[in-house]
Formats: sequence, structure tokens, C-alpha cells
Amino acid sequence: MRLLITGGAGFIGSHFTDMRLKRHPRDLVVVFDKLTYAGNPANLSQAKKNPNFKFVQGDICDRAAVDRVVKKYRIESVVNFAAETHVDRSILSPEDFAKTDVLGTQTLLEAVRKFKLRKFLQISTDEVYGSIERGAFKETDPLKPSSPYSASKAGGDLQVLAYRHTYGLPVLIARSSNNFGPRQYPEKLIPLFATNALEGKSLPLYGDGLNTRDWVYVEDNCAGLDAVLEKGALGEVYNIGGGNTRTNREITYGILKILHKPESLIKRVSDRLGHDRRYALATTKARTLGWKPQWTFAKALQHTVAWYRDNPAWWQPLKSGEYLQYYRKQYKV
Ligand code: NAD
Ligand code: TDX
Repeated sequence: MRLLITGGAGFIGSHFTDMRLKRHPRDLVVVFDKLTYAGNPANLSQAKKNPNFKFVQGDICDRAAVDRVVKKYRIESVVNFAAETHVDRSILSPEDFAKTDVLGTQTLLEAVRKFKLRKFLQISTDEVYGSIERGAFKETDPLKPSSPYSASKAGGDLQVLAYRHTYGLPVLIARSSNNFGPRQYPEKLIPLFATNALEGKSLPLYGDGLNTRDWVYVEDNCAGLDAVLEKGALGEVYNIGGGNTRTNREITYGILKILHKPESLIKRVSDRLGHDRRYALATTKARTLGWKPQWTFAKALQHTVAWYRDNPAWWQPLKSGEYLQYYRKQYKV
């Protein structure tokens, strides 16, 4: 397959790129990425060694640039990871989210239509379903997003489904739960708290710390996405989750314990606006594709925190960015 991976210089996209090159050694993989603050060429240092890998810098909202890359590399299928992804940033400045996550997705769908591509896999999120008090969301549940981020992702999903219904495009959607692992930008809970603890800085826990997420290790998520791309039924949605529901407090204590750091580093701060209380996904449908998570949560958290401990050269430069300065001021940390 000649595959275009958009947003492949980010966290999950770069792991997916590595996995595809390893599992499908004859395939061509082209990463197309705008290199926003979240895109990092260092994430592709392994992939760059492979002759079947190409990198093109570009914006998924730029129709001419998308057409050029599809034509130049005779692309057959697209996996779309490209998005603005951080909920706190979407609360601060929602516009880029609507642009990239809705219009960017629609621009890619136009390319799928124009060049009659074989498959389009949209990478979506459990956040499109909104918050759930008990139980777990199924693919057939209605969308009820609550942040500018999740509303934009839901808008992307609806474009994908509309292009299926109207033009019969060969699309798939995967909705993943909270990922964690190496190379995640240090604005998200686990890398932010692990690196703050390593620096002896406080860990800003929002509200009562009892918000709950369903965590999946990034390699397990990528294996699920690969199963959806290879074996999923066109037009269908698949949930990919780890089944590890944990409160933010549990995650925080877990990180401190691994790093032998004191609980006095935890700092309770004001809550995120509109903070979703709990996410959880039912993954029965994805399991019919022969996929299931391989990592235990404890082992994956240990491995992840150790990676941040051992790779300060990767994350230290990222922690001096403009947003992180703003964030520190906002939460006084
Ligand atoms: P990330 O923020 O680490 O990476 C996003 C990548 O997209 C970056 O490389 C960035 O440069 C690129 N990008 C942004 N705007 C672009 C544009 N206009 N054109 C081209 N490239 C652009 O994100 P991530 O955490 O790896 O998430 C990847 C995808 O998975 C996103 O679609 C996200 O919504 C989804 N997702 C993430 C999680 C999670 O826990 N991280 C969970 C579920 C779903
Ligand atoms: O400093 C913090 N303190 C804190 O208590 C941060 C950054 C987060 N939190 C809380 C908020 C959430 O309840 O931790 C939880 C996880 O927060 P994030 O890491 O920001 O993730 P979340 O908002 O759940 O969204 C993530 O999962 C779904 C990704 O960022 C999305 O891209 C993905 O779609």
C-alpha cells in the first residue's frame, strides 16, 4: 500500500508510522505534517532511516498541497492523525481547532474523492461522545461533545460519514481513548506530570482530581488502528480503548511512586472549564478484528515514565514554549 499519514510527526502518528514500516516492510509511507508546535521531526528519527519513508511538510487545509503530495507519491490510502489536540488550548483559542479538525478533514476527503483513493481512516477520539457517568460508550451512541476540541473532532467525524453517505467514499473512523507513551507533548497529563516531578516542580491537579479517563498505551492503540485499516468494514466506526479507567489522582500518585517523589508536589488548582467527568469505551467491535491490548497499565506507565526520565533532551526544549509559560501563569505553577 502507498500510504499517506497526515500528522505523522506528532505523538501517535509517529508511533503508527514506525509500526507500519515494521509490519508492512514493502509499503511506502509518506508523512504529511504542518509541523505545528506539536509536530517534531525528532519523532521520525527511526522512520527516516527507512528508504520506504518520505516526509513532506504541509497543511491539510491547503488543497493544492494535499493534491500535490497525493499525485507525486501515487498515494492509495490516507490515515488522518493531523489535528489540534489539546483541550486546554481549545478553550483558550478555539479557531485553529475548527480549521484543522473540521475543514482540514474535509479537504482530505475531497482528495480521496478526486483521486478515487482506496481507503481513508479518520483518527477520532472518545471525547466526541461526551462524558459518561457509568458504563462505556458504544459506537452507536450519539455524539455529545463538550469542548471546542471535541466539537471540532465530532465535526470531522460527521464530514467523514457524510462523504460516505453522499459519495460512497471508502472511509473508516477509529475513536481512541486517552493515549500515553513516549514522545507525547509535555502539555498532556502524564508527560507534564512526569517531567514536572523530574524537575521538582508542582503537579497542577485540576478540581477534585477525580475526573476519570480510559487509558490505552500508544502501541496498543496503533495496533488497533492498523487492524481497523487492514480489516475494518468500510463506512464503520471502531472504538479503541485500553479498558483502564483511572482517576487523575490515581495517575498522579502512580507517577510520583515510580519516580520516588513526594506527594507534597501535588498542587490542587482551579478546574478546567467544562471539564468532562469520565470517559470509557466499549471495544467489543474492534476485538472482532482480532485486536486486543497487550500491555498492562502498570507496566506501560512504568515504561512511559522511565522513558521521560531517560530522555530529557527530547522534552526539555519543549517546556520553554509560549503556551507553557501562559499555562504556568494561569495555574500558578
Ligand atoms: P499531537 O498533537 O501530538 O500531533 C498532531 C500532529 O498533527 C502534529 O505533528 C502537528 O504538526 C500535526 N498537524 C496539526 N495541524 C496540522 C495541519 N493543519 N496540517 C498538517 N499537520 C498538522 O497529537 P496526537 O496526540 O498524536 O493525536 C493524533 C490524533 O489522534 C489526533 O487526531 C487526535 O485528535 C487523536 N486522538 C488523540 C488521543 C490522545 O490521547 N493523544 C486520543 C484519541 C484521539
Ligand atoms: O495539568 C493538568 N492537570 C490535570 O488535572 C492537565 C494537563 C490535565 N489534567 C486533567 C484533565 C483531564 O481530566 O487530566 C486529564 C487528562 O488531561 P489531558 O492529558 O489534557 O487529556 P484529555 O483532556 O483527557 O484529552 C486527551 O485525550 C483524548 C487528548 O489530549 C485528546 O487529544 C484526546 O482526544
